[in-house]
Amino acid sequence: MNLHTVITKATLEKTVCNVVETAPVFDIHTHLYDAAFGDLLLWGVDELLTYHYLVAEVMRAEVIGYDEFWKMSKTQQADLIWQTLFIERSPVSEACRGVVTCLNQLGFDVKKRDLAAVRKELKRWTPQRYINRVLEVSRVERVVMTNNPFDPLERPVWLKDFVRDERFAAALRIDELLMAWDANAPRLREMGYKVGSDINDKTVSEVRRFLDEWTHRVQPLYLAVSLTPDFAFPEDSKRSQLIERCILPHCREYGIPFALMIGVSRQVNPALRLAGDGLVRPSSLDPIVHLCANHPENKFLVTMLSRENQHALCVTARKFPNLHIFGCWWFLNDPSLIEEMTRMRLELLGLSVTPQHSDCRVLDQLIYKWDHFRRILARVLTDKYRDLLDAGWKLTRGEIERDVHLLLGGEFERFLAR
Ligand code: RAT
Ligand code: ZN
Repeated sequence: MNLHTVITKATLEKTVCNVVETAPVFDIHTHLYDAAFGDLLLWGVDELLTYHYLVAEVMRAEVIGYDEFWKMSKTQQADLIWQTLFIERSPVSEACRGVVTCLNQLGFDVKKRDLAAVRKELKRWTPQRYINRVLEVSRVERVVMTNNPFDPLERPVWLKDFVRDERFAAALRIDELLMAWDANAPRLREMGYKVGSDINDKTVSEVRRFLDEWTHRVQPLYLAVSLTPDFAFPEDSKRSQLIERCILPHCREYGIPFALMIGVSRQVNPALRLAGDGLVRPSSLDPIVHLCANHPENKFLVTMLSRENQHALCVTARKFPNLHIFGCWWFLNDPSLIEEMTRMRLELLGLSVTPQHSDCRVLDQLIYKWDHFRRILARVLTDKYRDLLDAGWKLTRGEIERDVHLLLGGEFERFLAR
């Protein structure tokens, strides 16, 4: 079949599945790292098993104290999770299924349930070779990292020079500035930026200098923050002033979007550590409308955590071309919810959306996050194209490839270039 072949109802499903399965992905939000960052790049089966999504699940299935769990080594934690969630019951949750998909596609015989054999085989791999392997298996071409200049492990890597791996693009994470200014202003001063605790002219110009320097160093595709459901803008707060006087002008000057990930309630159960963040209520769309309407020269990337927010978010994106919505974030990254959201987004926004990002913290997870999403996307697109064929439309394979490319990162790149 060539690109001009006209698709019929008989060939539709197979063609769409094939195109979606083989299309390269540009993954626009992950917590993965270029190999130059050493141990910050997590990979392998013990990391997969101790993913924070699974830590929360094991605590429900096994009676074990938090302290006792955190005292264990990573291998012991992985053993416990494997035994509890994979051997003593079937791994039906999305996060558990993800591990099975990864191992299976990496070529392990998952029927054997032999964790020791997996560990033994993985010892033979170097991070660099493993990156190549995982990107090949998952057909992911490029990922965006989450880069935090305040991170004591990450910062020194940026400060010494290294050769960038083009497959790992950067995003500048600014939670420290916007979510805990009072705690972090002293840290900025230690780094040599003469900020005060108030957001006065001097502070604004020093924060702008910080952003300038890190933008030159890191070359981020966007600035990003993850926000609680009480996020309001404008409001009488230092955060609001920082956004208005530093973040928005900076993003305008460099022509890069400001990404807002809205809706997480941090540490609803601190004993779970990284797994302790939650979702307790939907968020308001007012700040997004205000930002998009009053700052038409700025571009905004938005994802929201609550299912209840998804429809209003789509409607808002219809009103503002400077708003690009992305991903099925975190607790929404489950097949039933992804399918619902992807259908709704295509129906309301056509192809001007990036329906998924992986949020991977472990390299191997690229395999399952994208495999599971591709299946859903193929189903949704097949239905949408079938409806078009029913209405008398003509469709070629080349057109399907073009559309899928847009959904798997192409539309994001167009948004960046706007
Ligand atoms: O999805 C996750 O793993 C979360 O822990 C967060 O990292 C979230 O995606 C974020 O970027 O804040
Ligand atoms: Zn994330």
